[in-house]
Amino acid sequence: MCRRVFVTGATSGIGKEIAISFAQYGDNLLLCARREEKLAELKAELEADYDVRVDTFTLDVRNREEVETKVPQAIKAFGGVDILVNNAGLAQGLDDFQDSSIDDAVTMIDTNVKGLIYVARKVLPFMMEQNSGHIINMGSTAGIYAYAKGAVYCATKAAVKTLSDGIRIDTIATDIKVTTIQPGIVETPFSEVRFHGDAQRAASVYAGIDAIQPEDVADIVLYVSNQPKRVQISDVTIMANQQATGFMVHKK
Ligand code: NDP
Ligand code: 8X3
Repeated sequence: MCRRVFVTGATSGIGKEIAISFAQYGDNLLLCARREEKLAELKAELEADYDVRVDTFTLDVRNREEVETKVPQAIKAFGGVDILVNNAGLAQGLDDFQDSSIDDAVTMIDTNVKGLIYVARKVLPFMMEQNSGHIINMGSTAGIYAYAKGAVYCATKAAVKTLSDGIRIDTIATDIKVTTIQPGIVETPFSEVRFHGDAQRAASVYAGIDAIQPEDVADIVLYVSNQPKRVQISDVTIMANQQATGFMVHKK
């Protein structure tokens, strides 16, 4: 059966591969992010390759008013929602906490925590109304294991895990499922964003590691979404084979 899947942060990396995986599976997609031209490119690519409907809209998840206006409008125009993948997120900076930028901290908290809450809060009424749905939140191994110079990013991802658990508790009387996906090191533009565009420093993060690829995470998200009604996968943690904990990697 064709599902209605809403993915935030679909213009790059993991979110983009998740959109492609669901399209390959035959699901209709509602996609958002800030970059309009990237959304348009992805929509054209998916509609050319697969027989699915793809709706897109620009959204900055940090902007509460924008989320509260645009998300319900987009869902209504799309015809409802069965699955929300709350993927939009980022890291900014890699510095000892005492030297770290407060602006970077605010951006991470506004995006990864407040943005996720704004979106989930606007999607849930549709799921409550139909007594079904699946919220898949993108956490991280960073939310389980704090690592040096990443205190705020790690804290935001710990918050994602806690929010998922709390939403699962509060919606227990419904058939809604909630899952946290916790990937380790995935090779995407994530590090380039973290280092404010320093591509060389970003490449060094993945040097000597056979990092997880975004399509590996997308496969797992699809698997999680394809369980029978009675099965709810609460959490999935995915490490690179050369990774032991959050940032504890063995480089070759
Ligand atoms: P990318 O930088 O490749 O993708 C991030 C996506 O989030 C982009 O589509 C970006 O779109 C979107 N985004 C960022 N800020 C906003 C915003 N304010 N409003 C709306 N969309 C936004 O990184 P990844 O694919 O790696 O990251 C995706 C998620 O996975 C994040 O939550 C990240 O924390 C998490 N993660 C990443 C890991 C990794 O190692 N790469 C591991 C574990 C988790 P646009 O710029 O167009 O708005
Ligand atoms: C992103 C993975 O290890 O760079 O969440 O923090 S890591």
